[in-house]
Amino acid sequence: QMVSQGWKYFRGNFYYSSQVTRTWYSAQQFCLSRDSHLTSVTSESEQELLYRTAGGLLYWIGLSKAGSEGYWYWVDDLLFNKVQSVKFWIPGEPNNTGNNEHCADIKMSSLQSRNDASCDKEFLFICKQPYMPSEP
Ligand code: 2F8
Ligand code: CA
Repeated sequence: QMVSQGWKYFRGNFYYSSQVTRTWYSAQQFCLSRDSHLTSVTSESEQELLYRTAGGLLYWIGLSKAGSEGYWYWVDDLLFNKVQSVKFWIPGEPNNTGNNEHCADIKMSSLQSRNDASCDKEFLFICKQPYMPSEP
């Protein structure tokens, strides 16, 4: 059923790539309305799936900053591993241009694909929903 609505299955999760652009917050609201979140990216294989899906276009992911310290967190509540995540940023990112880049997108077709951008920008986006088999 999910698949017929455009969701793709990969290793325990369903992913949905939007065909319209939204701000980061509005994109997250859309994902919530579909029982999902903007996607987290916690492994190399997942990063590879997503940058291939993105195909060089800009897509919001579920990474944003919180608190006075501005630490990064995944909006689906998976643990953000700062050390493991270093290799997923574009070299030189995150650079917090204009002190106003508090959301993250996938920008490059490469393992090093991540950029921080203003949350008010309108980009395509990718939702992720964990697959939870229900009883027959
Ligand atoms: O050069 C990297 C730099 O490029 C843009 O700013 C000029 C990006 N802005 C947006 O994507 C909105 C910066 O985030 C990026 O660091
Ligand atoms: Ca940036």
